[in-house]
Amino acid sequence: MFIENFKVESPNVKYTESEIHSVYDYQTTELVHEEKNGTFQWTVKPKTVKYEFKTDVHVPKLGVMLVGWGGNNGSALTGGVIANREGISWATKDKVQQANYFGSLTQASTIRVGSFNGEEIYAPFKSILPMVNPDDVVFGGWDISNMNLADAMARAKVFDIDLQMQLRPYMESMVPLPGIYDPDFIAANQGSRANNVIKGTKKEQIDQIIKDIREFKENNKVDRVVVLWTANTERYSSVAVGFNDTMENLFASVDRNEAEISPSTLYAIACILENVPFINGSPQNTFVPGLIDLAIKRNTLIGGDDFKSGQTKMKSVLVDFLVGAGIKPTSIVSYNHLGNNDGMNLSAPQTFRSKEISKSNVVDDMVSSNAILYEPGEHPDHVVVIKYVPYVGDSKRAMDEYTSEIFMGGRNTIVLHNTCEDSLLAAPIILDLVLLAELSTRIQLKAEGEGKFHSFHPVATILSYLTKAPLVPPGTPVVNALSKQRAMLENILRACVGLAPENNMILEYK
Ligand code: NAI
Ligand code: DG6
Repeated sequence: MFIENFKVESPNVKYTESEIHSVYDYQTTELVHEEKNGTFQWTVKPKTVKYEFKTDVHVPKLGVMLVGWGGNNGSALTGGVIANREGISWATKDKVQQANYFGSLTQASTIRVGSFNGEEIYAPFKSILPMVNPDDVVFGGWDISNMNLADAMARAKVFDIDLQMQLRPYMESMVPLPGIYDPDFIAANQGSRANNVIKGTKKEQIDQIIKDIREFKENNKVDRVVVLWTANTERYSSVAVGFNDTMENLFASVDRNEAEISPSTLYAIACILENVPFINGSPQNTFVPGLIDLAIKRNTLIGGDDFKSGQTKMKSVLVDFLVGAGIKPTSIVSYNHLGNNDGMNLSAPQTFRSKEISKSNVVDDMVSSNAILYEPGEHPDHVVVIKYVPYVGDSKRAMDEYTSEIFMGGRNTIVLHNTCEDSLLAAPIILDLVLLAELSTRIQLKAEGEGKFHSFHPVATILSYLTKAPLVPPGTPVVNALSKQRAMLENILRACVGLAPENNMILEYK
């Protein structure tokens, strides 16, 4: 059964006009070990820590500025939100299609809230805490191409033509602001797009982005802005002591106009200086150590990296299932071809390398969770191939072969073939990233013994479900398994309204 919304009634939860306050028992464990005759004796002690959460219930008018606004993802997201807001439907060869938010965790998924008369009761994910309604988001942003969003949507060839014709009047007047362009960081084949660029030194470019954010905020009368990078994948930038390892060194490098600071890092610096959350949807190392240092010192949310949309999402489910079932994946070969501008940019070795890195590390946590299957340091062969095939456009093909060792030396091979419009997978993920980033800035918490409430760590691990290579604070374990990432997010939001984590025990029926 489905219910639209709910309210929690408990001595541990207080709803006021301005906030939801909850007291929450976090049940965890403490591990101790001692050495006896050369072997370690481990003891696991259950432990309960009392937390308090405070969520500001005032939902702001949100502005979202996309870097790469005129790209396939940017135009698909903008058009998709307008279509939902305006209630647009359009004719396809199969049927009349209504606008929807399928693929968005916040807008199109549900959570279990309990059972009633023997039936499971589900409510929308977005009903746990007050969230921005995507229909109310104001979009803007930058692109190194000056094409308006209606033409960009046509160039992308993602939406059906009937839908494009209906969206055109809304999108023609949307023109991206000039972007920071550095041909050294993306493929040379992108040069012909770059007719809309910010001139000047790196410092002047940062200042221009800050000015753009302020003007966007003012002109659109939005309370909060979130910036998200959905521009071309860049190559990795060098990380070096004295260059970008600390906030001070990064600033000094900007002042010296050092060539090796990437455009994505410059946008991120501008955002952090403005206390505007910045999310990286591409795989490059935008968040060099000096930038993370800056975000921590200014307590501004950063999150990334690289949207987890299709092949990797399957991988972070399938390998979790296999390893969790005691089956040993020994070879994972992932191939994909696509023909959109992202594919063209990734056909250069340096940009491909960024993507290869982010796609390759996604099974590490699952492998290292099972030392019964894997020797220390052992890892399945994992190969990632991406080819540019213009004819297929945005319709990406992903093919995967998983070979595993099973009982008594047996072999098990699973082959997957996935065809999907790449941008229609990515657009709802972008929406979730910005909505959840905004929500998480309204949550404060404190553990028992902590004097004051504080926000989450500025490196937003709460967004991990949506990214291939979750950015985590230094020293924090990386979790890639999809079900764990979703459980973490859902359970934190449940804690904010005093609900226990979803444990699926259903003891009342046992
Ligand atoms: P796209 O190539 O269609 O769009 C990128 C846009 O960024 C272009 O319009 C380009 O002119 C602009 N751009 C490039 N450098 C810029 C800069 N420095 N400042 C401002 N604008 C700039 O690519 P698409 O398909 O929209 O993907 C965007 C990014 O998202 C890519 O990096 C891709 O790897 C990443 N991504 C996409 C996924 C998907 O499923 N579509 C999944 C995971 C990541
Ligand atoms: C080629 O792989 C294009 C990429 O931008 C992907 O579409 C994107 O990284 C999505 O990756 P995945 O592995 O989540 O499908």
